[in-house]
Amino acid sequence: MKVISRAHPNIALIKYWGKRDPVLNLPDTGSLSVTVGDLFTEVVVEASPHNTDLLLIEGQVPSAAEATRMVQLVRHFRTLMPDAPPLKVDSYSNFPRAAGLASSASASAALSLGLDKFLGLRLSRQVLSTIARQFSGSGSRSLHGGFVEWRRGELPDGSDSFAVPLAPASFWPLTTFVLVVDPGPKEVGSRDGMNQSRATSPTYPSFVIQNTADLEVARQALQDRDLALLSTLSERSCLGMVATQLTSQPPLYYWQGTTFSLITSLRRLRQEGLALIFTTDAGPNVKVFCEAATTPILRQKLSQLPGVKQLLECPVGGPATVEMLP
Ligand code: 2P0
Repeated sequence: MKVISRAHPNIALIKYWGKRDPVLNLPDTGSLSVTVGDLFTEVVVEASPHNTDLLLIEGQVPSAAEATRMVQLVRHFRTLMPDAPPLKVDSYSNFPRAAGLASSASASAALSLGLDKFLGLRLSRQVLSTIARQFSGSGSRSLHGGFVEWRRGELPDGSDSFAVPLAPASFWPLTTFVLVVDPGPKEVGSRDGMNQSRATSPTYPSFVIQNTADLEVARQALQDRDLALLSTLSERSCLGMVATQLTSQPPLYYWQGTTFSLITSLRRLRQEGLALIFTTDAGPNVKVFCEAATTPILRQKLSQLPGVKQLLECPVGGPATVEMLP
């Protein structure tokens, strides 16, 4: 028997940046994301041929650092089912690392769903989202498809900090473009970066206040399919996060010169009447969203912008899936 699960990565319009509890991975603010279709992480869970767990990434034994979250997640499921047999887990992502899309989100969601199915636990997506959250905050959002909110929650045990679907992919068929500026690895990962921002940036408290208020408005803007308002809110959330990055001590320079010039071009296109949303994450790459009618013209404009090393184009993705094979 073998279980195959798949989850998409996601991109936040209202950002998660900073934890109120680093052990349980509880955020200071809620966040809102778009699921990125076509791209996915696939996880295969089966019985281990050995008497110990065998955890692989693309068929290879990963480095200890790469395997940490996977090991912790499998260990978590063992606490739920102590007599679980030794497991073989293999994880594969179909998207380039260069895209700057965290595969940790899609991997933790797919792995949570796959382990649940293999072990026959039948946990709800809500509970699986709290589990995935503990190993990658944004992973909580990748259990669902379409447009997703990860609720901040209030409880100290984190049981109310999970993601909920706000609208399915079919509700608003946006196109996501990923503009790859620099395919290299970042100097500081998002986990360390957000901890550093929270601990040292003087603008961090105002980011939390504004982001919390903007999430309320963004939820309604989504229901209204109000792209212009969502664009304003998304820009503010992104820039609020970047402000905390730049004012951290030491500063976190995730943006590069090309990032800034691309954003200048995008703002110009927007002023010329092209309705679009842009955002960045903990890196120099730029992500852009638009409606179907705008997609052909925007694709043409984006492909002409200097400094774009690769241009990915994806639809909004569906929820994580799982199947059991005999
Ligand atoms: C987000 N990011 O909302 C934000 C914006 C990056 C920038 O969630 O420490 O891998 O495992 O909870 O989820 C990426 O960070 O961090 C992220 P941990 P995660 O998408």
